[in-house]
Amino acid sequence: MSSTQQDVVIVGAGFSGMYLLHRLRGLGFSVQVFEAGPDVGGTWFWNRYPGARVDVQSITYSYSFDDALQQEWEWTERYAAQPELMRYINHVADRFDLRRDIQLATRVTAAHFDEAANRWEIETDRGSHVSAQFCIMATGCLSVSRLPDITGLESYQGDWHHTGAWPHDGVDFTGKSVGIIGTGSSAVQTITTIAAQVDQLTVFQRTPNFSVPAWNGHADHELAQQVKESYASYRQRARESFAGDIFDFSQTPAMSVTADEREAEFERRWGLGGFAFLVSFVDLVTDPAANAAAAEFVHRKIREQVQDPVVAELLCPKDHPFGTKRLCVDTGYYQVYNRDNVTLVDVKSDPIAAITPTGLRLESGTAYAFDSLILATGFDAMTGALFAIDIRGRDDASLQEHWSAGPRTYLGLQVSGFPNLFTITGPGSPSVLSNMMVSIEQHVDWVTDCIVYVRDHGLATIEAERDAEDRWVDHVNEVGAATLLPEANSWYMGANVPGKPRVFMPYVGGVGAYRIICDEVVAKGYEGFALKA
Ligand code: FAD
Ligand code: N01
Repeated sequence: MSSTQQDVVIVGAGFSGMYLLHRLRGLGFSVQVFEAGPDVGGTWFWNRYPGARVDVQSITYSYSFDDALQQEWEWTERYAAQPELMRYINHVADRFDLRRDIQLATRVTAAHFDEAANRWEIETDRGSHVSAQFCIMATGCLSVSRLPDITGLESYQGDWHHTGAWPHDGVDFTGKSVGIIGTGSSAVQTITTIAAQVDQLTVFQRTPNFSVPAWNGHADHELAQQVKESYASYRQRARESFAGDIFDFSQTPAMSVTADEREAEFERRWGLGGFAFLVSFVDLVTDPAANAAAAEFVHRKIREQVQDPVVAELLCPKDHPFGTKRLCVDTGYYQVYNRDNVTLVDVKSDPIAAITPTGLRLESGTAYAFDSLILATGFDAMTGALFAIDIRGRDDASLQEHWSAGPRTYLGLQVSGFPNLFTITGPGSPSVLSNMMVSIEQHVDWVTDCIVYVRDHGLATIEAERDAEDRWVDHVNEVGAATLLPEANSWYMGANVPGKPRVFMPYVGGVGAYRIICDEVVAKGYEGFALKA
């Protein structure tokens, strides 16, 4: 067992862990990063399924911390696909010489706070032990894949893959019959991409999701050049915005305009592509009438695109308000169902009873056979990766116990009873409701500035105070409850994992407003945090 001392241990080498390493090392700290995967990249390393790409335009979904990097890098598509994202990630890792402090293929299994020494004792599955003053969980919100709770997977004799742990050499589906379970963002991208390649594709849908067109295409180099000329102010606008992206966020209530005006605006936004549609009006996720108008517009779009009216109806989401689950952003998804080789099966009315050696069987007894099975069944989001580590703070109390009724944080950055431990884009921060690059950079900058403050003031620990945490949790709940978001059985609510507490986990107060709160806390001498020498 190797044993070392570091200033900081970072768990995870996705976008968060990589930027943390770069910043902390530049500030003179000794840093050790552990990454469970055999390479850097996080989400984009693991999610190599066909069609995986971003739903936020790449000129925005990219690092802003280094001007030369953002000036020199050229994106080839509006929405970069996974291989291009991995080229970018590898370029960043090499450009900033990150790899020398990242131990790959090493999973952190435990992090215990030693109260006598004020240090975190970290252990890995490779037998290493590190003692560090600070421990930062950059473990990702969507990094723990979930297999469906369906019996019989082990009996299946074809090949099966989860989208979140896709084989690195790819999978050739040419001429094969394929079944896919799930119709979330991962499934939407996979289905659209493989439909033309496979012999037969059967989609098992339990709940349809709202999807808007991306209108992806080659990058507009003229636009990219314009953005680069004013990248600093462009990035600043994203940081100050609601969702970390450059949209024209309407301030108009949907019902304050005529039906024709509303229709025209929806149509215009639909034409812009992506999340611009979600902010067509200021109140789409707060006013039920506004929400119903948006849902009705999307339903109509689905019916226009899908020839079979029965299939079209099945694809229209009706069990949750529009925008209360992560919107899917697609490139020709609905038209796929006009293909003769694609079949949609409703497994809400007739649930999957079991996976069988040749395919699967529904409760009615109807059986389906296929050569390959794709599980696009999502993630144990936001808390899954943290709970996979035995994290213990003061009095040997575990994070699992502290969060048994749902995650509790102060600002999504720290947890009371866990000094010098930080979470990047943790529950209680805007995180998954935003362009995550903006949220990641904001958290990394805040945390690293905080660690510098602790060092420069000769302090031993910084720790969220219990009452500050309580107040923040109340605020997160209050802001969430003012929207329609908690009405959906979404992974934001923990609803996709049986037994997980139903709590709206991210903070929906907006990226810009949240940043101001975080900065004010610092300006007031880390208000709500206990600083100890
Ligand atoms: P991750 O990229 O998840 O990295 C965390 C890393 O920590 C992983 O590599 C994991 O292996 C490692 N790790 C976890 N636990 C341990 C442990 N115990 N020990 C060691 N290592 C560990 N967001 C957007 O804003 N826009 C998008 O378009 C977008 N598209 C997405 C598409 C997909 C398919 C998915 C799944 C997510 C998408 N996201 C998107 C969210 C995405 O997760 C973030 O944008 C971002 O990549 C997260 O970076 P991260 O470094 O915080 O976490
Ligand atoms: O996962 P999901 P995902 N029987 O949880 C179904 C990001 N992302 O990987 O809704 C039948 O959304 C489940 O059905 P239901 C993005 O933030 C972004 O697709 O529970 N079905 C659902 O349809 C996204 O939100 C992109 O009824 C079962 C699906 O599996 C997040 O990652 C691309 C089932 C899971 O959908 C997660 O997306 C990809 C069962 N037993 C991901 N169990 C971009 O476009 C589960 N399902 C950028």
